[in-house]
Amino acid sequence: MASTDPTVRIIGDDGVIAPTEAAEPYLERAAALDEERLVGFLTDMVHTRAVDVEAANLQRQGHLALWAPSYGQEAAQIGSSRAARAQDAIFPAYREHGVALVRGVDPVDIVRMMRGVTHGGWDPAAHGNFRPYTLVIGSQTLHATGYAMGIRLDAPVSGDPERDEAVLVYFGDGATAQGDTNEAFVFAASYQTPQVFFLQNNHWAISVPVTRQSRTPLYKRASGFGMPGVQVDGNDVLAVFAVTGALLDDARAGRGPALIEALTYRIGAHTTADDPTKYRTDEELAEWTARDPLLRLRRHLEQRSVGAEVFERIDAEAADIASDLRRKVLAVQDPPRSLLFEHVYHEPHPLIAAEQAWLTDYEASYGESS
Ligand SMILES: Cc1ncc(C[n+]2csc(CCOP(=O)(O)OP(=O)(O)O)c2C)c(N)n1
Ligand SMILES: [Mg+2]
Repeated sequence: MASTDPTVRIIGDDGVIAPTEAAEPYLERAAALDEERLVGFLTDMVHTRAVDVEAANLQRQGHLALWAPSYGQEAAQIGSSRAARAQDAIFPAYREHGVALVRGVDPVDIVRMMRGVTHGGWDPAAHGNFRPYTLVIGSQTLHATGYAMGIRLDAPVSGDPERDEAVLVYFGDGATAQGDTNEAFVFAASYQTPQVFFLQNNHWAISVPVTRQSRTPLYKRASGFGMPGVQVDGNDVLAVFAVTGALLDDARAGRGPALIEALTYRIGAHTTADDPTKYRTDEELAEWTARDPLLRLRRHLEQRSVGAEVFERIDAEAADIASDLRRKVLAVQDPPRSLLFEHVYHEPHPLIAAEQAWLTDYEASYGESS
């Protein structure tokens, strides 16, 4: 008998196809993924992990100020972003490194921001409309909803899925307790925006467990706002891809917004400034490490008779990407400090000019120049 688990899951931890009852509406979409596509997903996931681990190491070695790991959340990020169409706009929080890679962001541009030498990181117009990282918790949900309202009001649905646009916005379990996120839900539902809210429930908001954030499973909150809410196993890339694809299609076709709660786990620390051993147990970590999304997909592909040489090739590419990142990070130059003043106002401003003059004098007082 199929399970009554409300979570959409298609492959189990052992890689075997064992769909839950909730997965039924999504099975056809998942079945359409051929082996090549799935190997592509694994490639994205392994590359993301390599970048993540290398960036965390670079932080430890003093080359960047901070790093927020995506380790453990690769299936949620790759499954969802690969389900988006090229014309869809994507609004990330700050650990969506897998999504960034899928949208063509060079990892060194993420690291430059975390090193503190750029304010933005990349040009969304040149990177598949992948918007800048947002560190103010939940605020990107409002940016995304405003953008989606613009699409709704300015661009009538054409019915052509190649042309109609949707918006995909990422946020965490902690962000669901922010006013911004709840306001975004209200406006999205009121205006029936073409939008999918993608919540990565990684079980922690720094040291606050999700059980303290919510007395009810987070996907259930959607119904109070008047949108569908779907809970998916966020470590199952097939399930994430199929659910996100279906709800983005609904959004593009004018059927309104939806919330996806992807159940996953932040195997890494919150950031490199955090020590998770202070607040979570080794047992919990071990339980989720055993459910690693990369291993799950790899096991599945092995069962589909994908040969060892494919995994070796992916691993070798990942090692190259990591060393390329290291090489580029070591070559990053600090921008002139005068840059700080250049984009405050569109036109020259006496206060900014005075502050800049002060900095120039100050630096000159100990022999530096900006
Ligand atoms: C408005 C605001 N309040 C507090 C913080 C400090 N802060 C940074 S990350 C974080 C936890 C966010 O947790 P969650 O939304 O679950 O995302 P995760 O880091 O787990 O991906 C907090 C409170 C912030 N950046 N912005
Ligand atoms: Mg979280």
